[in-house]
Amino acid sequence: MKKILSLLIISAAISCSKETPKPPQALLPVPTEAQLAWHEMEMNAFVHFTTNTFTDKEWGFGDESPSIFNPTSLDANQWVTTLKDAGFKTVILTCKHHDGFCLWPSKYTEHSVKNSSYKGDVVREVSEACKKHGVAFGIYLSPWDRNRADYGQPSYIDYYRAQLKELFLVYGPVFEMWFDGANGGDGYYGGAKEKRKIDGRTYYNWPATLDTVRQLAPEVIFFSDAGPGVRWVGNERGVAGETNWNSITPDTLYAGKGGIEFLLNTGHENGTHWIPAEVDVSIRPGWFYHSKEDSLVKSPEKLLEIYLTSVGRGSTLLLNVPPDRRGLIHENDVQALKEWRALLDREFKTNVAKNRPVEASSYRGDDAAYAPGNVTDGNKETYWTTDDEVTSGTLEIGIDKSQPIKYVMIQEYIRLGQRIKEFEIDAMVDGQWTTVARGTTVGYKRILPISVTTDRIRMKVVAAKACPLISNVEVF
Ligand code: FUL
Repeated sequence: MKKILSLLIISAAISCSKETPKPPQALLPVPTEAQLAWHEMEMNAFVHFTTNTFTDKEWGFGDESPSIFNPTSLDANQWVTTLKDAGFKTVILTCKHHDGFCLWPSKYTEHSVKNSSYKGDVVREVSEACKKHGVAFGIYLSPWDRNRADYGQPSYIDYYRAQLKELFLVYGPVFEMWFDGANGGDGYYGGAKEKRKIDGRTYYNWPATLDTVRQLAPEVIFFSDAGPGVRWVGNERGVAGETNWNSITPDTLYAGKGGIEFLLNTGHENGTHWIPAEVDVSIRPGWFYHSKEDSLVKSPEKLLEIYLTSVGRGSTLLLNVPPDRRGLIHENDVQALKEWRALLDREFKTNVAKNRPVEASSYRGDDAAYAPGNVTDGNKETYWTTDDEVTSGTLEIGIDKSQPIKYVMIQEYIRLGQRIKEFEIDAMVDGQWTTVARGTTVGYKRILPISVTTDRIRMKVVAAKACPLISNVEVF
């Protein structure tokens, strides 16, 4: 009896002493907290509005009289509630587009709403509507200014920075700051009406300009062709690369540099910095409202396709919805957004993998902390992972009963870096595993459209840069 007791004590001591293995080391680069928050937003809205709305142009020359800016029934609450109901988490407003007209009564120029027929302050109205409805606010301030006489000279940079400060101080907090890469060319330039070419790499002295903003808003996410917060995706069609690394080496990039679209689209597996791609695209052919495009608003089905090639490829969607001359989001756009929201809700209604048991080829230290069930527990902070030296493996999820499946959604635990390079989705069909989808990167979120009837799904990590970490798998 004594012997049995001491054996029991020894075995209890051994099992108690089995420590949970340490989490894998971060695989650099990794996102900042602000970048993680940006990933989690998934869908942000862009709002293009200026004198172009009243001249039917896409790029104002800079000689437009402020008096033509005259929205008759502007309602920023209508914009923000329409966008929020569709699922957008941020509204980024073109406070000044290339034509130089300012949507707020800037104390540094007369070319603004203060000399328009509309005497209000659009930036104030939008930023306050955002606060009221719990939507984050973002600023677009075009570096290129076709109105300013001194564009191209050092004094313009002082003006540009002063306006940035003005906007951040008066209308903050600002979640994202959007620096457009379009630069230089012809313009009004205070009456000179000529072509001006600037060196996009040196003229704006970006490091100092960013520092000006950082002093006021340390957490702000900077968008530009090359980041440093988030990068351009390389096209305006709504399509992120099927291979989409969140990392890129920014040294060789700068806003406005051409010929790098493919690199921006796919990122780089061994990039030195975490600079994920943002997918900007308009709900209409143009970025600004034109009545002739009322019948060309993207359909809910087209918007679903864009959702799948942006959010579904690990990026954030930035969808532009331009207000019309009344200062309202047009009925056709409102309708398309509503139907798209309903379609998304239908497509992703029931996650049949939720809380379902999962089996894995192996898991880290055979420890419950890293068990395969973490991918279906609905908790984004728990994940399945393997021992350090294991860079492939499978996860098998049994679903309730055989049924038609349209999507598999996978999320990597990106807090510790992006790792997966190649994967497969298999389904059990007639007692055999059949590959129904193949992919390369996963990242924050990957959605694979598939078409199969099954009661068992398997995700196979074929190759990864280091032991894979998967926080979530959903099946619809
Ligand atoms: C481009 C601009 O030239 C377009 O007018 C628009 O603002 C788009 C989002 O970025 O570079």
